[in-house]
Parts: sequence; C-alpha cells; structure tokens
Amino acid sequence: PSPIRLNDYQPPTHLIDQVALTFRLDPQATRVLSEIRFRPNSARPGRHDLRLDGENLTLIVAAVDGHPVTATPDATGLTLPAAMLPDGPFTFTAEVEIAPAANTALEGLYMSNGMYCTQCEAEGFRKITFYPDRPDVMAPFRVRIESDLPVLLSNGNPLGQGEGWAEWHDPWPKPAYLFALVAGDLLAHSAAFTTASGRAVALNIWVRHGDEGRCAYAMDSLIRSMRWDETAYGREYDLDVFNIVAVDDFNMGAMENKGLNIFNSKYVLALPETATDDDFGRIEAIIAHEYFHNWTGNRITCRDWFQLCLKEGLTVFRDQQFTGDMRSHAVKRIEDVLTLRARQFREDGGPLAHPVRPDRYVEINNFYTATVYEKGAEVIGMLKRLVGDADYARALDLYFTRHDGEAATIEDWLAVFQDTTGRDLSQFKRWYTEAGTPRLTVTEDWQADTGLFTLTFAQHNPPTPGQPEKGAKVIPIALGLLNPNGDEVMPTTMLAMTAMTQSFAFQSTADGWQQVVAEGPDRVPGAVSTRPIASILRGFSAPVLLERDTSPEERAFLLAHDTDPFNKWEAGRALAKDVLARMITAGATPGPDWLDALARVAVDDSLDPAFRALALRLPGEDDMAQTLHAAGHVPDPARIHAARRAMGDAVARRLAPHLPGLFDALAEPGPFTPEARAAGRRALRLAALGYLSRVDGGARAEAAFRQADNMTEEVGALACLLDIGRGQAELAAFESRWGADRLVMDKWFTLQLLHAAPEATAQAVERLTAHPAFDMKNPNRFRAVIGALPGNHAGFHHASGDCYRLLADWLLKLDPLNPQTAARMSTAFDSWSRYDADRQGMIRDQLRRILAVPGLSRDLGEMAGRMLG
Ligand code: HT7
Ligand code: ZN
Repeated sequence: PSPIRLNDYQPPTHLIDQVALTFRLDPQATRVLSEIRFRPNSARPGRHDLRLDGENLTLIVAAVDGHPVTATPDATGLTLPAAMLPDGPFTFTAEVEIAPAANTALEGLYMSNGMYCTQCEAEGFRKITFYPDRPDVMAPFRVRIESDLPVLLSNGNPLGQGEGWAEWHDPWPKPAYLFALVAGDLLAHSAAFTTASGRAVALNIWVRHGDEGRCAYAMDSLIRSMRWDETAYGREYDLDVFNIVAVDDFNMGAMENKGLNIFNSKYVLALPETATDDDFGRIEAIIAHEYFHNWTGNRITCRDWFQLCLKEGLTVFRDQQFTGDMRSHAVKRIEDVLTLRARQFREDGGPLAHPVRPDRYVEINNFYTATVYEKGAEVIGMLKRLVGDADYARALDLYFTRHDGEAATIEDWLAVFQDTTGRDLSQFKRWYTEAGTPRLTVTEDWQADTGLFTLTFAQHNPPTPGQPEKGAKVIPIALGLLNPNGDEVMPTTMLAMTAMTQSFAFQSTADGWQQVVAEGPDRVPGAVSTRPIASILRGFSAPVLLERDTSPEERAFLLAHDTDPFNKWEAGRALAKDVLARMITAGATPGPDWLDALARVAVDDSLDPAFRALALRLPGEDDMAQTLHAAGHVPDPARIHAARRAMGDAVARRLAPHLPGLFDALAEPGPFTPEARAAGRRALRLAALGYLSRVDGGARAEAAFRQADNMTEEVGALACLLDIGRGQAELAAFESRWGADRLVMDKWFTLQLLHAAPEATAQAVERLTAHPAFDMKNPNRFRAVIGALPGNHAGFHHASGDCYRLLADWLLKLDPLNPQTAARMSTAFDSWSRYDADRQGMIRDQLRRILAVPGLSRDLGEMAGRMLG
C-alpha cells in the first residue's frame, strides 16, 4: 500500500454539527443507527463528494435528508457523490450491522469477557459506522445504548436510563477517535471530586465483579491528577462524571475517550498482595496521563495523525512532571532516561527511525512509538529549558485559550511559544522534523595562566532512513562547575548550542565562576583559580549521546560530589559501562576503584534508597550491545551475558559484608504502603537481596519468598532465585497460589522467560506457549511471553537462531487475529544490523519469511518492510 503523506493534507470537505447514535447490542449482530448533521466546509470552496470511512460494515440502509441512498460501499468506505448532496447542511442517516464477538483485533466495538467495549484511536470508529474518521472533524455526540446488560456507558454526561437502555450526551465537540461505549455487568468504585471552581464531579471506576476491592489506588491517583492539573496548569475537569472502565483484553495501556477512559485492567487493579511497586507507579502515571489528555488531546486535539506528538509528547511530559512532583524528580528523571535510551535511542538508531512528527505512514498504529511519545516529551522539556519556567507557563496559557476546541498542529504549538517569547523557533523545529539521536562531543581547554576554562561542543546528526543530511539543532546544555574539593562553584547554567561547533568559556570571578564572552574583563586580578570539573548535560537536558573523554577518576569524582542527582548517577553508570565494556571486549576484571565507589553509594544513608537501588542496577545486556555497536564493535550476546554475570558476582563479593545489614535495616515496619519512600526502600532491599543470593546460595531469598506479604517482595525474591538457577519449587508454589489471577500469572510467565538460560530460552517459549493458561488472543498474556522474549537478550539472540524463528512463527499466528499487537512485537527485530553476519542473515530471513506471507496485515507488512530497509 502507498503511504499517506503529511504534504497531501486537505481540510475536510464537510464538517459535522451533531451526531446521534443508537446501538442495539448483540454479540453477532449489533445494529448501529447514525444520524449525522453535515454542512459543507467553507475551507474547501465548491461542491464536493462526501467520503465516509467504513470497514467491515454491513450496510442495511442509508439516506440523505430522508431520501434513500443507493451508493454501494467499497472496502474502505462509502462515497456520496456531490450531485446527491444538498448545497447547504443536510442529515445523513444510516443503519449498519457489525459483529463485536468476532472482533479479535480489538479495534472498533469488541467483546472482552462478556463485556462490550470500544477502541477507536486511531481509526477504529470506521469499524463501527460510516463516518469521516479523521481528527479534524469534531462534533458533539448523543448516544443511546440498548442492551439487557446492567451498565451502559458512553462519553459525556448521562441523559437518562431505563430498563434495557441508557442515553448519554457529550457537549464537547470531539473527533470520532475519542468516542467510547461500554456495556457489561460491572461494579463501580466511586468517589466525588469538587473542582477548583466548585463543580461537583462523580468519579467511577467500573470493574468486573470481584475486582471492586482493587481500585482504591487508581481512584486516589485520579483525584491527585485532577487536583494537580488545576494547580500546575490551571486546567479543570469539564463534565459532571468521569468514568474509567477496566478491560482485560486491550491492545495498549489505556485510552483517553472523553469522560469515559478505558483501561487495560493491568493499569487499574492493584492490591499490595497482587501488584508490585512498579505496577503501582505505572497505575499512577497512566491514570494521570489519560486524565491529562482531557485538555492536551481532547479539548485541543490533533489536526491529523502526523501531529500525534502534539498530544502524546505534551501529555507524557505532563505525566512525567506529575510523577516527579508526587515522588522524586531525580529518581523519575533517571528512570525516564533509562527508558528513553533503551527504547527511543534504539529506535532512532535503527531502520525504524522516524521524526517526532513523521511525514508519511502506511499504518498509523505503527507510529505510537517511543519517538512520538518519549522523544516528543523530551522536545517539550528542551523547549521549557530554553524559554524558562515563566515563559513556558505563559505559552501554555496561550495555547489553551487560543486553540481550545480546535484540532491543532505542531506549527500552532510553536507559534504559541514564538508569540509568547519573541524567539524564532524555526531552528528548534528540526527536533520535530528530523530523526536520529545527535551525537554531542565535548573537548575541554584549561589555560592556567589566564584562568580561562573553555568547553567546545560539536554536534553530529547521523543519517536516518530518508534523511541523509541534517542541519544543526538547538541543544540546551545544562552545565555546572565543581572545584577539586567537590564544592559547586558555578550552579546549573543553561547553554544554548545552535551551531555545529560552538565554544563556551568560563572564568572565576569575585562572584564565583561565570560564563564569559571573551577572556579577561570579568576576572578579578589575583583571584585564585584552579581547573574546575565540569558536570555536563545535567538532568539530561537534551536527548543526545554525549561523548566525553573522561578519566575514571573524574567520573568517580562526579559520582561522589556532583550536586546534580542525574549526573551523579550518570557518572556511576558510565563507570560501570566502561568496566563492563572492558570485561566483554578484553576479558578484564572489575577493579577495586569502581567496586569501592559502588560500595560507598550502597551504604551512604544520606542518599535516597531509590537512588541507591538505581545506582546498584547493572547496565542491561541490550544496552551494552547498543553501546558496543555505537563504539564500532560487533556485540556478542553470549559474551555480554557472561561478562555481566561475572560483574554481578564481583559486586556481590565486594558488597558481601554490608548486604545482610542493608537487607535487614530496610525491612518496612507496619503494613504495606505504595508510596514512593517505602517503595524506594523495598527497591534497595531487593537489590541487596539479589547480590546476597549470589553469595549465600539463595537462602535469604527463599525465606523472603516464604515470608513476603506483598507482591513486590514475593516476585522480587523469586527473581533473585531464578537468577541464580534456583526457584523451581517457588515457581510451582506461585502458580498454585495465583493460578486464577490473570494479572499475577502474567508475571509468572514473564519471569520464566526473562530468567531462562540462553540455551534454554527457546524451550521456555515452547513450554510456556503450550501451557493451558497461555491465550494468544489476550494481548497481556501474549506480551507476557512473546513480548518478554527480547528482554532475555542472550536467549533471544542465541546463536541457534531458534528464538528468531519462534518469534516470527508467533507473529504470523497472531497477525490474522490482532495485527496491531503483532506489528508492535515485531520491533524486537529492529536491532539486527548490530550483530554478526550470521545473526543478521537469520533475522533478515525471518523478516523476509514474514513479508512473503499472503494476506499479511498492512501493520506487520509495513514494519517488516521498514526493518528490511
Ligand atoms: N491515546 C492512546 C493511544 C492509542 C491506543 C490505546 C489503546 C489501544 C489502542 C490505541 N491506539 C492508540 C493512549 C495514550 O497515549 O494515552
Ligand atoms: Zn497518550
């Protein structure tokens, strides 16, 4: 199929003033009656055919202003010829039939455990009825649902309900992708919220019977999100009710449908005994993310799908701010950067690289990517750093007033900042239009006689598919200077790099170190100055690969003294990666300096336990493969695996004297609470247990598993045991305890794959997919097994190529049922060019095999084609 291009955008021929829908629900034969009030769009002068999207719909009857329409739908929709349409406004009515029970793709109206639900983003509404399914057509909706099921929900406010029916009205004009309907035998966990201006809002989280006791944390997160958006962004909720529904079968995390968010149950349901601290954290973040979409996405939506980052990048940025405020900004930033590097840098450096605002796509579902979401958020963070907090707040206020009720573009977004600050952002816009992770090199110069310290940066913007050459980007570089005693002598200063190569000079003055334009004038004669130590790219102020020739001593110094928590962690991380890289490539062993530095962090009670836990986490195997490849090596997964295990053993031996004390001291007294402080202590305790298991043979982990009264420690202890090749009895106990709990059992499946020995990983896939509880139609379960496979780097890339074949087999099995999820999982193959010729050949063979399958979905076909290049 030929791609859809941004440059071909045309405004819609017709706009909609009102939509009324009636659903007569039936698993095999749901009837959808629509009444749509159209008017010609003055932005498209002249008379035009009206094209309505529609897929897999049986048209029963259609009419224009009551006159039956004879046009026949094609595979993608229905065209009403201009000659058939009145000059001015008119009403189009239609009745169609659909079969939700047969819908395994989980797009449009489908069924999950006897419950009806919808997923319309990006283009699912066209599987419900004939409609201009594009985000720049916005309309208020009235919806009537007819069904015997007790709970019938749609967007907006309830209008009324009776025996077998309910009616809803959403007054806020919205695009069809925000439409939602749910019908089922559900129970609500309810609460009330009063907005800053005094509006009463009823909050409900709807779940299956038996799950109502697992909603308290999601509700608490929702209330905190609503309050936070009022105080941080001045945004209030705008309907009388806010409904959330938890669904077991769901392609992604959650969906921000207006007034009726639909969630993967994994991101709603939590009790201490069933959910880990990470689960609690993700629930809080995703509840917030979807809620924040009410303004950034719903009230202001996207003109077309190329502008997806307008809502997703901004909403991710907002949910990151929220989590930082709720928990710890330092820990959140480190975690976000770890994810960014693992997912987005990987994507940006491979065949799937695309700009934050792509300019073409075949299947839009393939562009819900780390680049659009996470790099999209980074770009907003950079903009905020460049203009400052006050101007960011003013620009956002202008954005909300200027574009409320509109479908906007990235140009609109940047114009708001230009108009607020007077800055020209045309160069900055390259972050949206050019793919690839810039490489930033830095060299230092110290003139002892003049006391001038100069940093010279050079940026290199690598070629990416379809973009061989690129201009200089604006790069905000947050810099601090320390003196050799470890005191900060220049607090964080934002440098704005705009050229390919640029120098910044600094001198010691009476007021401390400062940036100077030229040598000398600001310098106090006779002021003592010694060469400062630079802390560069503080807080990871730009999504770049910083290449700096730093000695291990300087890194150890920054690990010990940097006042910027991100760079403190980064220094330790860089040290660990250097040590591990030498172990992999030169068979080195970890030296005492690094081990001592790590031990100092581990036992430093002045540091946040969550930070210490992060510092003790060894670099991942995929991360090392990516790093070695970037440094010109061909990564060998088996060597990486062996070296990383040896590194873990060395750390365990060095930390051994401290581990029992650390483990015992971090035990949380009293009942479990999911808040960040307690979670951080558990994270450090489990990190200690992981190392302890390597020296005590797992005795403590076995006891911890038996005694655990929460899922974090239960699953954490089990992981420690599996990591040292034990834990079979515990796995069996876990299965018999949790066999009936879908969400908990997903963990059981994933753990076994992640911890399988490299040579036994393919067998593990075969064994787990043959397990009676493996259900490929449930995306969570499929992801828990097949999606976890690449997380076992050495197993997935085992020289036999067995796992490559197995992954391709499963993608091909899933594709006819659920192409969206199959296409997402296929990205495991995107790193093929890093590896040796044999592995490259085997992966490419699998991609070719996939591409050759007749009837392959557009989703998977596009991905396989792009990965092959
Ligand atoms: N805006 C949503 C993205 C989305 C999605 C969600 C569930 C299933 C299919 C989907 N396709 C796109 C989720 C979000 O970013 O908040
Ligand atoms: Zn989103």
